Amino acid sequence: MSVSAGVVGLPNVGKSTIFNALTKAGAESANYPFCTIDPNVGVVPVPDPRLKVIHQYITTDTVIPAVCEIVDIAGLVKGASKGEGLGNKFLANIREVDAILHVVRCFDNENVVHVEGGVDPQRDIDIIETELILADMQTLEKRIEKTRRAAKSQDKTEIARLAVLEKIYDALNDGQPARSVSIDDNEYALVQDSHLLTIKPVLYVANVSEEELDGSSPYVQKVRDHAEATGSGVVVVCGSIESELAELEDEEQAEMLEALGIEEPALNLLVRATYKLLGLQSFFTAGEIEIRAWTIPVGATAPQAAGVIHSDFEKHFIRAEVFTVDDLAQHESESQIKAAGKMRLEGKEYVVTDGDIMHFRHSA
Ligand SMILES: Nc1nc2c(ncn2[C@@H]2O[C@H](COP(=O)(O)OP(=O)(O)O)[C@@H](O)[C@H]2O)c(=O)[nH]1
Ligand SMILES: [Mg+2]
Repeated sequence: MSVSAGVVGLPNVGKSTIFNALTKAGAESANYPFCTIDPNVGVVPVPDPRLKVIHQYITTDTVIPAVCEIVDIAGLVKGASKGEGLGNKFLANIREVDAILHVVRCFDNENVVHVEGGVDPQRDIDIIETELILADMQTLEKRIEKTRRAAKSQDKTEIARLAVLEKIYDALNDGQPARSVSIDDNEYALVQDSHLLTIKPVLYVANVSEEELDGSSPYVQKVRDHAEATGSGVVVVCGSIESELAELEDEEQAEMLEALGIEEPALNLLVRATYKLLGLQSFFTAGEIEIRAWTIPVGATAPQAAGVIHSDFEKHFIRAEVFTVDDLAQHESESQIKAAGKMRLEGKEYVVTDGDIMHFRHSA
């Protein structure tokens, strides 16, 4: 399953700094080949405290986290929708990702030029959003014209499609992103192939200065206000501190975190939030060979989860034995979980819950 989030924003806001810190932190993990597919595409482990809890009760040398794919997208400038700068490449790259991490500069630094002259988070957000909205309007204008012709034959699907396309177009024309339009799953299916940029979920990443890690600066407040008004989340990071943290070995990193008065790197929060933004969750397998987090979309059934491990397990699925991290913490071993009657047997219809620990029975 290859879903990915793209790091988007104006030039010099800290996109590459954050991207590099994310991929560097990944490369330090011993047990997994966190390869870089391409200089701009990173496979990043998802820090999950539950793995550590499981490891307290199950002995193994190998703990493998889930991963998520993050793409560093070239900086966008005003006029991108008209092909300015790297405009077309930028838009094509965004089209390929499933969610957007919108980095907003919230740090003052006279040594780092701001393309628009000074720090102003709301203006910066508006520049990016406007370019994406304009690009989507161009896409929809063509699509609406085509659909109108197709709808002339009274084709029900095309008539329904036209209505959704026009509803979205009106919102864009009002300066609102497509994701602000409430459409149901059926309507979404009708417009999915237009690959709209502003329909993708967004998480704002406020890149703050070293002195403002607590996220209380007026700049960050601007980002929060905008995010709240548009139904998105915000994660506060300091790119420069995160890139230092990512370079350190565990022990030194722990010391630096303590000195900063924070529990874990802000990037951990960012990756977890990204995973969620992508509609992903994890289930675990745990045994002597390895403890491992596997990625499934929210809503996946037990056979689909088994299929992530091996397609034959899905085909020949019989049932799953399921328990939770809390069960393990309480009863301390699988046999005691069974003895307490807490081991659940689940069938084909079972919808996996985030954090389930699972064994699959199959006839493969
Ligand atoms: N002071 C400060 N500088 C930063 C921070 N994040 C990035 N920078 C600097 O801003 C400049 C541009 O960063 P870069 O990541 O290349 O920006 P991009 O163009 O958005 O990819 C570099 O000189 C970084 O060192 C930060 O959190 N604080
Ligand atoms: Mg860059």
